[in-house]
Amino acid sequence: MFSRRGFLGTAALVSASAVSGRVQAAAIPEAVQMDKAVMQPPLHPISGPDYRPVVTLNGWTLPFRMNGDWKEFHLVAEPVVREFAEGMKVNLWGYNGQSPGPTIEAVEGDKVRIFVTNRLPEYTTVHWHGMIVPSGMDGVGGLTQPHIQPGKTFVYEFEMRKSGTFMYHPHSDEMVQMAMGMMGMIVVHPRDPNFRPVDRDFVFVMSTYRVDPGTYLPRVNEMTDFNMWTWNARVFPGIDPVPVRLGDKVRVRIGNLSMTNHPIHLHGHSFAVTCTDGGWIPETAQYPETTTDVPVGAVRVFDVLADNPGDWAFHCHKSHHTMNAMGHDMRNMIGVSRKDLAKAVGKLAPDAMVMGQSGMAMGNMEMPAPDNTLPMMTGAGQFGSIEMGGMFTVMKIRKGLARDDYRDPGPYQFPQGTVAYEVASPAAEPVRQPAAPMPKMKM
Ligand SMILES: [Cu+2]
Repeated sequence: MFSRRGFLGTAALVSASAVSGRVQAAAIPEAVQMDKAVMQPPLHPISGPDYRPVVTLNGWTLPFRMNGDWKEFHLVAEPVVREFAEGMKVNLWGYNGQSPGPTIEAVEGDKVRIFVTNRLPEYTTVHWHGMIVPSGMDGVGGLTQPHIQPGKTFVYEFEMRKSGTFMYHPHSDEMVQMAMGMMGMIVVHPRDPNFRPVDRDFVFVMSTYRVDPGTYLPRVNEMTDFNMWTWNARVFPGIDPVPVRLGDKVRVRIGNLSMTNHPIHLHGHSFAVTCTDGGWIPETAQYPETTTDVPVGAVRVFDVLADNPGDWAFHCHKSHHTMNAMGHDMRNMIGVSRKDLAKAVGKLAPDAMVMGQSGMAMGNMEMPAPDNTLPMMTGAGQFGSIEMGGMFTVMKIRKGLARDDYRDPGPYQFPQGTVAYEVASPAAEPVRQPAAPMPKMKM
């Protein structure tokens, strides 16, 4: 929910006069805040060119006001508390009450004025990743502008020259500020509403954190050994499901501001990558995929026809990225009898876990965990434990969902006779041909 009213779409404060930047910039628009980490309904345009708005997984779109022919937004960089999933809250830095920040949505050709207020304890800037802006609006602290000191507000003004999917993040003390969660997505809709329209349009950004169990702050100088693999700073089972109406054309826009690539996989369908942060891919250059790798510092957008009803896993294909806080120094004990070992270890470290002798499937086993962390593998489905974490959610394709209904439709009702099943008796030993005698060969 927005904490203030009167800010939706273009309803508020339309000034008739044409605007030259610096005068109008004196009146700073209200900074709208968000206090929830769940997907907010799409923000439909109420004037200007029509477009089908996006929804942000576990996020929201920043409302704007019109001032003359400028769209004005106000981002506030500030410390926030973000819940990764129930049972784990992390102190991050973000924008307008959440990390990542709100999605900024506009239309190709829009003139935008983005106010950035710094409420962090150190200076910051905002860089508009992938966007074609004048050099002085590019947000690289020291290079293209002075850093925005704590307590100060800067204004960025530019035209949305091309449609597509972009990102924003600081270019000031970048390692720390991005490791603390400062990022967000930008969606610029084509001016022509008939250009590659879709029925549902989802967006999220991927980031990673090292938050040791029992602690509340990411280790900002971690380079490789992360333990929280997030979509919009949420991990399974905290990531929103992706509800889709059977037959919908669906677009999913994925940004990557983490320290590694993520091969993103959707079950039950094939899709085509249609857009990157560089622009739209011509139809003649598209090809079918079921997994697309999203490189670091890049955006990949895929379009998929949701023609196969069901509950479809949607996840990063690096298997460690669908886990939550993981003890990487765990030994592989598969095939080793560990009865005596467990006793000995238990004496030394009562909370320690050793990998099971047949694997790590845990079923419904509950283990003692320190405060403020999440089990490595968790989540319950209608047939048992799902044993996932991190970058995993479910695309739920259902007949007859209402157009803007993004609520979780619950578990899929499988038609009778369509679920894999156990056979009643053990398989008989297959009948084998007796081996034929080896022919005598002359060398
Ligand atoms: Cu990954």
